[in-house]
Amino acid sequence: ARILNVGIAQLGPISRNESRQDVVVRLVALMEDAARMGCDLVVYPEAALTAFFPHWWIDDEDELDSWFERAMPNPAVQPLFDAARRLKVGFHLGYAELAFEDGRKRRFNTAILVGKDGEIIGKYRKIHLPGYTDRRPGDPFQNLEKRYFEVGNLGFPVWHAFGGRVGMMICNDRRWPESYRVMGLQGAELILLGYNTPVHNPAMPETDDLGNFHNQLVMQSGAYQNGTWVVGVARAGVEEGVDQIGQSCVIAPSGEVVVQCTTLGDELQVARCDLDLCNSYKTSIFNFAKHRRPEHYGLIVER
Ligand code: ING
Repeated sequence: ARILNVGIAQLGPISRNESRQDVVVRLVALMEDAARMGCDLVVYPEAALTAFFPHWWIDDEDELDSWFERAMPNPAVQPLFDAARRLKVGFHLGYAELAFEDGRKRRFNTAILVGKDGEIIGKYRKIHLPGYTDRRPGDPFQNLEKRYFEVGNLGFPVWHAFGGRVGMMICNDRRWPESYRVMGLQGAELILLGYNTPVHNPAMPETDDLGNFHNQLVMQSGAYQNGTWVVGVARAGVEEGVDQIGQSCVIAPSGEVVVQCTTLGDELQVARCDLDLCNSYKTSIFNFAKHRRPEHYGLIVER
């Protein structure tokens, strides 16, 4: 058995004027609880350092950039890295990344995996960006991720970490089977993701009552079909007028939900994840080498 004690650190709303420092105090408190409960790893949500600003129209570039991190770690977030090292607890953190690459300013919706020594193991940049680029004044809130972020350019990497094969995705990525399969093909045994999912989808209001169902449907499918653990952590509750689902959860390779949050605030739950439970799925029913027929899948990668 390769047991990993994984803490899901769901966050309640972060207000527009809550400082990074104030948010980091909340994150450290959750990490200290997790350490008391013997966690090896704590998973925070997507864009966990600020309110989810893609819900708002921002036309001033300096204001937009104020929601991004120019370096990671940086002074505001350093206390979280220090706590990780002190408590010997690794973590996953989602944040808005401002980078200068290829001679230009670039913005990504990013997540990092940090080890028990407080060092960054890997980084992922969100590939499936939902929403749109132009303002929709008639909608109760916006989803301007396609405007504020570039499509991630790091692929779907899987790292050897925490005694297993660990990958990351972000929010909307979890709705796309390809995200799980690309990592499954790399032997992923634990996939970490954060999400900001409004209850109301202005484009499809008829699905509003299905938000929690669809949330777990896609993660349970991805876990089972790739013989991997999947950890999904929400930023929940009514944040600046936008009601977001909670239901953070840990899903086993069987597809079963083993742990779930039940509030819409800051909430820690802990799951004992035996990474060896992946083995039987990966060597029998989902033995890719034996059963997959990629010669018939060409359409999947055509544009
Ligand atoms: N948010 C949402 C998500 O994919 C969404 C967008 C909501 C898509 C509801 C479809 C239905 O969970 C992010 N940040 O991707």
